[in-house]
Amino acid sequence: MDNGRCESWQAEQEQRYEHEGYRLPHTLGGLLREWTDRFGDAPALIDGALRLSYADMDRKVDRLAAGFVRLGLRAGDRVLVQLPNSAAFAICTFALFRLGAWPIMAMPAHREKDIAALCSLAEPAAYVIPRRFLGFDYLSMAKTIQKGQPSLKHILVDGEAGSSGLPLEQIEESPRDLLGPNPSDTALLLLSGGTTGAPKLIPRTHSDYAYNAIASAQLCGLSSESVYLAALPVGHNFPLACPGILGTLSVGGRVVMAKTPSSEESFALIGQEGVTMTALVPPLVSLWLEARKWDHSDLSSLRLLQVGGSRLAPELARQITPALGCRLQQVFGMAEGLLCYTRLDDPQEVILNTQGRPLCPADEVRLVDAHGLSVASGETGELQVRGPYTIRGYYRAPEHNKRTFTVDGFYQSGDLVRQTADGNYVVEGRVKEQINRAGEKIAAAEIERPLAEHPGIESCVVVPVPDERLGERTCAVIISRDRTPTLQDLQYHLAGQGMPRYKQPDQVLEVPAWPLTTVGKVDKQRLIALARTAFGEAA
Ligand code: J2J
Repeated sequence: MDNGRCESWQAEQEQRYEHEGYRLPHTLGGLLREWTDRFGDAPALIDGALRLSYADMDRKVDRLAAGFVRLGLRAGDRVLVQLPNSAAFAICTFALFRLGAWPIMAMPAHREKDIAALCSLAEPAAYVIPRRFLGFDYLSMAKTIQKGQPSLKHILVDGEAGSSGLPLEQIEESPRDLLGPNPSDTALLLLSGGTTGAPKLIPRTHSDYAYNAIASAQLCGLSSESVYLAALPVGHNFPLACPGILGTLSVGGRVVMAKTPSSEESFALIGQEGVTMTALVPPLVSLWLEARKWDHSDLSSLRLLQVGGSRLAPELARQITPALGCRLQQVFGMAEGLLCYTRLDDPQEVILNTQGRPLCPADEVRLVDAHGLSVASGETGELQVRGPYTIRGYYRAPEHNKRTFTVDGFYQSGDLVRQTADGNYVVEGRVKEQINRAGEKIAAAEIERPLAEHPGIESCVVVPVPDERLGERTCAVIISRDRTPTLQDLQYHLAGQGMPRYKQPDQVLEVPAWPLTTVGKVDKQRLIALARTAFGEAA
């Protein structure tokens, strides 16, 4: 076990999960074969003009898995996957599942600093990228990164690769028999938003992730008639498996890949492909609703919109059904495991005002105060969770695991949550030092450390500030040396270190000295209040 502690409760839990049917005896690669046996010629993936049936997909997955073996990849090897929403993403991921190698789900928005940190942590043998996407040259970034990463033997490119990468298509070869992984083996590594400066990877097993996707598909009422639009970046847990791509394929539905979640692209795809369901983060809901005022595309096929990742304001929630003509489902999820959903037949008030309740009857949720004691019913506390698809430790992070998991195996989410009288949960805030910017989680420490190296900065603290459009924006509060750096100075400094734009501060606030709490720590609440006053709620 990753956090180095193996207690007797664990064996008991395992038995219970096994007994109650939450330990599915499947691997994700094996499941694709089963789905192909059932749904063979039905369309599985649509990516622009490319349309692949289950049988096409299965064949391509076999051929790519064989190519990976030829390159020397083995079960347990890590492979960094940074592909945009595409058929190539799905094929590559399933080929790795089939082989038992572990995809690390990087986001297209990640830049050199993030990717290099992931490589140092996980030592991937290969890195899969598009040649270019949205104007960014991934191949030249990959080549730079490879120089500092001895583990990284192969750069595999979806598309034209030039002389320095290997095109994915070229490595496909005749299928071969593979031993393959076991259901209880790690299947993939998801990225955690994290609360420290270093990245954290979340190991999910074949069995737990299969349960996650299949049970979610059932809860959402998916069927072979379902058409899922993958609009959010597909390396994220939400569009990947909640129920997302995996859940849709598990029932014989079809997945439509959108390159971006823009209303323009998504509305067109919904009309063309008869999309029945999709998932968004709240800031995108705002953009879609805004666009809907003048864009009268045919969205009549859309039945369900899932919204999660950050707080959905009830006023926004209320506009969804009238404007888009579909039902709303709120999702409070985390890549670490626990998924809470409002149910399709919940009363409207529950759907609009709560984030639902756990997917699995064996999910154990407790809400605790600062001393770790359960709060009274109806009170707000930090959510801790243990269950059949919630991890018991991050990958290669023994020290962090000791702090993040309780001795009896509960994950301490850092979310402040309240339970309503009818058993639903409402997210009220968080204790973790993180910014939730348009659903993207950024650890404050991740920005503070490189920022403190700026020559104009004496010391700095990064805080979230409420923002109408993004949910939260990032404010760097600084004590400067002689010359106060501008926001542009700081953004330039961070971009120079390979930090993507979305992680860079949106504003900067100078203070003469740190306000302190009674125990002498920097008073972050006071800084948040100062930043709010300085910039206004929706600057
Ligand atoms: C408030 N905060 C929320 C919500 C997540 C489905 C949906 C989302 C994620 C996700 C996911 C929230 N209201 N409805 O993996 O499968 C915040 C909490 C949580 C953190 C997890 C899924 N839904 N959050 O967002 O791993 O703070 O997963 O702990 O990216 O997002 O972030 P992440």
